[in-house]
Amino acid sequence: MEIQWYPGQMAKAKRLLRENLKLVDAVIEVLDARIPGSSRNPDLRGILAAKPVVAVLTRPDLADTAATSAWQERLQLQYSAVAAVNANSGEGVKYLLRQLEALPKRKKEVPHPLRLIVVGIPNVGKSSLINRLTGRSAAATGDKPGITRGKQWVRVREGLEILDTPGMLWPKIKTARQAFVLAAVGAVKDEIIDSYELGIELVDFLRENVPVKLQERYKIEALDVERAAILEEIGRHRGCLIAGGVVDMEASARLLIKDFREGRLGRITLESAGEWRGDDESGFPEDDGGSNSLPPG
Ligand SMILES: Nc1nc2c(ncn2[C@@H]2O[C@H](COP(=O)(O)OP(=O)(O)OP(=O)(O)O)[C@@H](O)[C@H]2O)c(=O)[nH]1
Ligand SMILES: [Mg+2]
Repeated sequence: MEIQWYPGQMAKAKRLLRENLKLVDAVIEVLDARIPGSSRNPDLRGILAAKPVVAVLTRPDLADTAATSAWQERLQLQYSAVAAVNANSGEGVKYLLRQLEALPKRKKEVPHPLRLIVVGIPNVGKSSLINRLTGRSAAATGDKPGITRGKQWVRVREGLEILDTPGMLWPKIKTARQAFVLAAVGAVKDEIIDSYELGIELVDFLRENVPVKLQERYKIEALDVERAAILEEIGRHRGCLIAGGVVDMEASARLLIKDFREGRLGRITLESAGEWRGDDESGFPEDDGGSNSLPPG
């Protein structure tokens, strides 16, 4: 697996963010509700400290409800406000707007609109969130990373303007676990990840954490076999076959990944708030040591 984020890209993105931060009152950092800890950009902490930052957990419809509540509580310590918003349906937007209206404005003689900037990893729902806030399709969205290119100001309503930005990753994805969860939620371009490898890791996670969901969806009886054998079962059950009745493992992996991303296996959160060590360098206990399967450049 490889990553499309290089030190040069990050440096450029940081420079742009620094410039744009001067123009805004506050920041919305969009996090994926299935991986709130791992979708926080560690490289931005210092820069963002200058402004109030509101965390928005998108895709709450795909995450475990109790886990999302625990994450919201945990993240309150790190952010000015935290809101879970379904950026497709708009659920949670009203609460978020109330939080935004309560933010302190820059001091100025002349009244001015509240200006915000939206940042976050690729494909997490930044543009969708802006569209829900405005109630129209003001920003382009799509189901793969890299949709938003340049920066784009959107007028939400009288007195509120938001700057959309392209998704950002960071060059040093610390561990294999973090690379896995970022790839699983779709933050890394599919063209540059090894679907088979990701599928195998997903099988591992699901078998360990939500075995019944895995068994029920694909009618698998025994889970105490090789991971590849489980992926093969999934492919067989769903008709991912090539000539001679052989299972197309690559296609099986892609199918499993798609099912997970679309919530067809149910609501699944990939990391727990209780285990997250906050801004501590090491993030999660499993992050100690592990090798990085998404090497930079
Ligand atoms: N189920 C679900 N899907 C969502 C939610 N928010 C966003 N999405 C989907 O996630 C995908 C990405 O949305 P975008 O708004 O384009 O994401 P982005 O962060 O602007 O992406 P880039 O500009 O590519 O970095 C789209 O297919 C959305 O429909 C949500 O709350 N729930
Ligand atoms: Mg976008």
